[in-house]
Amino acid sequence: MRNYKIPTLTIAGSDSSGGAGVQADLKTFSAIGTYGMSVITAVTAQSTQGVFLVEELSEEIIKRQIEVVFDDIEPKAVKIGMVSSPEIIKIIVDTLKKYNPQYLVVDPVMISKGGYSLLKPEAKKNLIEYLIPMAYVITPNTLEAEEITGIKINNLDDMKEAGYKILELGPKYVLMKGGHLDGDAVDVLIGLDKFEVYREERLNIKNTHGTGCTLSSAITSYLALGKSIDESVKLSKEYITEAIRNSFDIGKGIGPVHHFYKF
Ligand code: PXL
Repeated sequence: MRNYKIPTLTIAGSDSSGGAGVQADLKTFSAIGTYGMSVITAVTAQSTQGVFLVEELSEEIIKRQIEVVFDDIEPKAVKIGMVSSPEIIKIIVDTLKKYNPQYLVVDPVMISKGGYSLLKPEAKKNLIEYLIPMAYVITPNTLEAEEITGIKINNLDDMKEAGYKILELGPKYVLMKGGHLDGDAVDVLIGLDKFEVYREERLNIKNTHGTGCTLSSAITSYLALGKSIDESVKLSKEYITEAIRNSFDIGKGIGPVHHFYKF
């Protein structure tokens, strides 16, 4: 099912340690089998031990990266990760509107595993008002969904309630990720005409750096390859579960998932 002539694009931040952000996205695109491109929004000085410094790129360079890529190699599907500031969100939304990508996967990145804020508090408004409504699918974890909706999430019922509230903001689908709750790793896909529950065993594994980035990039790849939303989520959930199962110790902190476990 791989097709390296199918272009996919990530608009996200760089992780110098290679496990999350743009680096995870490009590895995932490659592993699933699409041609990966990247628009960088910010650079993080990061290792497996945490995020140490962040520098945002200018609105001008972000806009130009998007324009020149779309004008030359139009991606079949686009993923958005770390977007950092209200201005960055606005320029991305305004620039993408010209191209109107069919599949826009929004991973509402807010805080790193170590607790470093990757989205300024004042950017939340633009995320909700401009970016989420454009999404084909948005993939919040429970902490992000709580931030977006104000609903405290402790169980599957809370996930459903918050998921439907996010759906009202305008995306076509919401994938609520339950990985931060106890028990099996349960995700819920919600749409106007859709309600699916995906359950995988919980793996008690330390090395989970890049999990969210990897899942949303896998969904982006499968959509680009022509899979339905249900199939894309199902295959991506299987992929991330195996990538976590095969994750490894590299560095002194939280190691990365294994993007290339199949090879
Ligand atoms: O996992 C969220 C994330 C996204 N993007 C970048 C990151 C991280 C987590 O650390 O560094 C650039």
